[in-house]
Amino acid sequence: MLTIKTGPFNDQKPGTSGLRKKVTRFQTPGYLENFVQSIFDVAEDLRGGTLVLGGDGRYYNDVAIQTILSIAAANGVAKSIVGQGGLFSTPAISNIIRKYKAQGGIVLSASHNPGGPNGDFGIKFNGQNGGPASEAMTNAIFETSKIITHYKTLQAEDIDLSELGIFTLGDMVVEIIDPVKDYAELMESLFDFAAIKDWTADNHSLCFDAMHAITGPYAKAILKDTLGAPDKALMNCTPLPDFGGHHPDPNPIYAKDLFDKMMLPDGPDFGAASDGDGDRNIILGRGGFVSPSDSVAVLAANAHLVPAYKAGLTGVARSMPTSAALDRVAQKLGIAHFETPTGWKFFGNLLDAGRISLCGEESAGTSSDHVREKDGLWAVLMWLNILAVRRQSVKEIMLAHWQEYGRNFYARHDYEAVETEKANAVMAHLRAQVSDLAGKGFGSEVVKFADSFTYHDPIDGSVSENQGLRVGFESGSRFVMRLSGTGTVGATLRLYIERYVQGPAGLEEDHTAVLEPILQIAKEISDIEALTGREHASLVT
Ligand code: VG1
Ligand code: CO
Repeated sequence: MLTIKTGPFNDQKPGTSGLRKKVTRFQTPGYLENFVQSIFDVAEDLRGGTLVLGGDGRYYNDVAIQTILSIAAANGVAKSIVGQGGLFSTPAISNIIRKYKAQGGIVLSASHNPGGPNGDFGIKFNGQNGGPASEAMTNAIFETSKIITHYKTLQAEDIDLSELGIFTLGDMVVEIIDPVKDYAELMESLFDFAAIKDWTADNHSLCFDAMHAITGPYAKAILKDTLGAPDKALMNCTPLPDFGGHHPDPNPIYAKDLFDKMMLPDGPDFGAASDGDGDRNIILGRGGFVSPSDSVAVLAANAHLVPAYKAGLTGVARSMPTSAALDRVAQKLGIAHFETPTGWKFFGNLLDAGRISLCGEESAGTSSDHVREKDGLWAVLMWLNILAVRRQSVKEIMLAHWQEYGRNFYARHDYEAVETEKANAVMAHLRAQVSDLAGKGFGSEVVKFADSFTYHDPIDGSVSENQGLRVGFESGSRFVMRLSGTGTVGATLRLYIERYVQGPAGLEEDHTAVLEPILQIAKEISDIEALTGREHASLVT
């Protein structure tokens, strides 16, 4: 065992979903090592315990795994479970941690961020419940990374990650397992695969785009080999270290081929795509996509049609910027609903305590109590199971949903790679106003409340402040603004716009026009255009 000196790295504050930086930053000698040693210093249960390790296959995944295994062995980890080829999707890691009662897991991914030598890399620690480390633990790892002066490592040959089996590294056992098998079994235990097979056999077509990222092998095993979807139903299902040069982000820009295919009059009945690490999903029907905020609401309203949830949901939760469509379903079902800050880590306590059984985010992350991460393919299978039972098209299901609950029109406007000072200035300008906006009128809208969102965790009592600025109107419309915690270039401002409409007007096709008045009010109050020098968002989803 070697103990190697390393300096502190003060910029390592992890964001919404772990530490995410340029690959070149991670390649700086000592950078990754410093952070990984900090994990082992804080997560003391790992000494003598089991660690699960894998990533989305992006560039540097293989190198980082060898580094982490050596540090794990030197820190007294008894066993590491690694996905073959160093691969695991984020939800699959969550499942493996829980199923094999490991003390934690390390996920290597920068999710939807681009990969390759000039792209991004990321690392995230998940605890023994299978979910992202709490804010307290994340802060402790960060604080440790600032003060440690050494990391421990073992000098040894690289482990061959391509072979299944049991190996040793110093005193640590390394078990290389099939990254798909346990996850596929879990999915089979939740859904009515026979019904989905019947639906597919009954002249219905589906299309899944893995975006050259981690869900490829999972989709092949489940959608094709088990559920009988034909080859042509699978797009980009071979994982590539640079995702074919694209962003593995399932939106109309980066998943354009899929979106185009679904717009064809004779396109598939159902389409979906997942992101880099397989935790997010976008759902499409012929002729249009389902807003992620609506998708989680539809899943909640129809969950009783799926075997795993037939007894009903205990409660639901959504992140604060996600539309209130889910709340309306919860009210009708008479179950609790919670509003948490952005990021999956805040759902963990509610899921562990059995207070909720389904949750989601506007950014196309949806999941249930079957794991402690968002789960892209799970959402796809939920939709397929519901389609198989209801025998209606995606569009028919959406129209019926809006007729019953009213519709929360929704859009997110991202201002990406803004200079940090300018983005901070927009937030400061809006923050300075929120305390006296209530009662003020803007066109036909009157402000009902405005604040900086603080979350009080109902389970452990922890308080998370500054989770986004929100302005709500008497009409039920609102906008939210917050700074992204996952970007690696400058700052990204996210502006979320929501407008609630009841009755036939809720079936309006052009959601951009419906949202325009609230967008204009948000721009006026925040002064985002003058303060950033941008005329409009760089990405609207
Ligand atoms: C974004 C999304 C958030 C999501 C996070 C991680 O965070 O808004 O909802 O949980 O990405 O998703 P931010 O701070 O950039 O807004 V993933 O799929 O990148 O692990
Ligand atoms: Co992701």
